[in-house]
Amino acid sequence: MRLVLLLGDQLTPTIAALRKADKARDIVVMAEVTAEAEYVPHHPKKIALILASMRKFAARLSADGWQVAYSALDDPENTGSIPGELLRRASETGATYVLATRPGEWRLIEALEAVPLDLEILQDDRFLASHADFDNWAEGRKQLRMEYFYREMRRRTGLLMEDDKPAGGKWNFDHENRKPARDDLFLPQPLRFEPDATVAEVLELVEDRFGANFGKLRPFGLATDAAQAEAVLAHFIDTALPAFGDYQDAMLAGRPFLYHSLISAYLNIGLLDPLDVCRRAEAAWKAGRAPLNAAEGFIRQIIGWREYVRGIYFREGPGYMDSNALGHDRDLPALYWGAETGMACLGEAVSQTREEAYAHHIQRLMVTGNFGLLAGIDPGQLHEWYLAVYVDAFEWVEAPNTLGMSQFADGGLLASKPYISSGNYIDRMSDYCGSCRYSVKTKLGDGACPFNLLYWHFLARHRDRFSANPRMGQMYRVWDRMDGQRQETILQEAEAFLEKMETGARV
Ligand code: FAD
Ligand code: DLZ
Ligand code: SF4
Repeated sequence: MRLVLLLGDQLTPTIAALRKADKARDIVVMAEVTAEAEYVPHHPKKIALILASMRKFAARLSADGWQVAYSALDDPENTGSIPGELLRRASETGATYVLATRPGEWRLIEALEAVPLDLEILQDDRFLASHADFDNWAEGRKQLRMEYFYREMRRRTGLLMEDDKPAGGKWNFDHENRKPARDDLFLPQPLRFEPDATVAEVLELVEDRFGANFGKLRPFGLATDAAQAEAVLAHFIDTALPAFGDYQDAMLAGRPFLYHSLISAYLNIGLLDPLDVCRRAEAAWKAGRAPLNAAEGFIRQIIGWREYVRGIYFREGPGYMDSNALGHDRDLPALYWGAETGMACLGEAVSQTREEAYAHHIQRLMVTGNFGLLAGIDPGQLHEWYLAVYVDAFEWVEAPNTLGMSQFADGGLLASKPYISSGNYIDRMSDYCGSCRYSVKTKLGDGACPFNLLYWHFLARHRDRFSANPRMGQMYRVWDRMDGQRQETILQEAEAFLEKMETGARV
């Protein structure tokens, strides 16, 4: 008899450890533990999603004839950690051998490897590219650009391919995908689920134990099993995929979901399969139910970005989480935890994060991420924030996005230039600026948009590193043409803003 470990983001019936296990003699171990619930202060919706999905998955395994040793969080015997629960089940059953699928975080991989049992860790093959595939692709390349990796994945899967050519004659239709959205009554509404008995019980538990964490637990309408996640996917393909491409980068106040799929958490915990999701989007295009720019943009996020960031995380190793190439060390300001701010864009992104444990990619990258980078916030603190507040956050996907793409903390491994912008970009892509205390058109002086000031502050303080970057030369030329007095005033005002923010005053 062996123990078969299943973690809270391994809720897939065909996961490697279950495929190798023997229903007749092995025991599946699933454990709700405080160590996983507390390593960052997760949003209560995220904890509830994981615990409820674990409980339903365990029930499904039992109904399928598996023996499941399930530890509830409030079980008095619960040792509080995954290694502890494995040891407890080993001593209860006499088993000494554990089958596991490789966890998605170095922290937990290291903890498992230290468990004094015979441990067999299998590769997690719920991805299109194995670690070896990614390393083979990366080997010998000077730069690891996602676009080239993505083309390999298109060829390998045959998605949107016509013979060996990309459908529509181009790999990427992003230049068609940068339209600002208009608010209207016909925006798709996300599919929500009324809590069933399992979810209701978990909500009580989470409220009781984690109710003080940042984030609103109720109303809770997330999918917590594969059938519900499948319904979310079908709803997205029917109602939002056709406009996904056009409005992928758009932001509207009070409209957090726009035309996004809201499936990242379900992919990440194993309720949906990435290739299947992409085939469904491809089929919608083939049936004339979605344009190519939408299907291509969506598929690229999944077989391109999602696989690529995972490759980077495992290739770079645990040291990646300490990256801080730009030497940023300012503490994360209280506004990220909901302190009042006059900046409408940040206020909106943070308040919807508190409500929904969700923000779409451009909000994460160009609002909260952009501000963090311009203001020189410690990337490690931002990393913990993103890992805590989003329902889809697991380190393998969150860390390369935060430290690499958004904060340039890895020195440019993932992004060829920092994703920075002044207020102009936010104004173009959103309707936030109209209701802001600051003025996006004002570049300095009273009421100037802080993004406008901090943008130049960032470029000036990192001149040595970036002025020779061909994609940033134009920005430095604009700065250099500015008169010295104006430059001085901008830098002083940016400093004053940062100092005020550091005192904890409302900015
Ligand atoms: P859609 O916009 O509908 O996109 C479809 C799918 O593509 C997503 O469900 C997701 O699986 C995938 N995808 C899109 N962009 C990325 C990307 N950059 N990296 C990996 N997969 C991508 N995504 C996470 O899943 N977990 C995270 O913890 C996470 N942290 C992020 C932190 C920062 C700073 C940034 C800039 C991005 C982060 N992302 C993360 C990527 C992206 O923002 C989310 O995947 C997306 O917003 C999820 O919403 P959705 O399902 O509606 O996605
Ligand atoms: C995120 C999370 C939480 C909140 N709780 C649990 C848990 O109680 N038990 C469990 O097995 N997994 C949980 N998880 C998911 C793990 O943290 C996740 O498996 C690792 O971070 C690796 O990706
Ligand atoms: Fe954000 Fe500046 Fe626009 Fe205000 S004016 S919403 S701070 S970009």
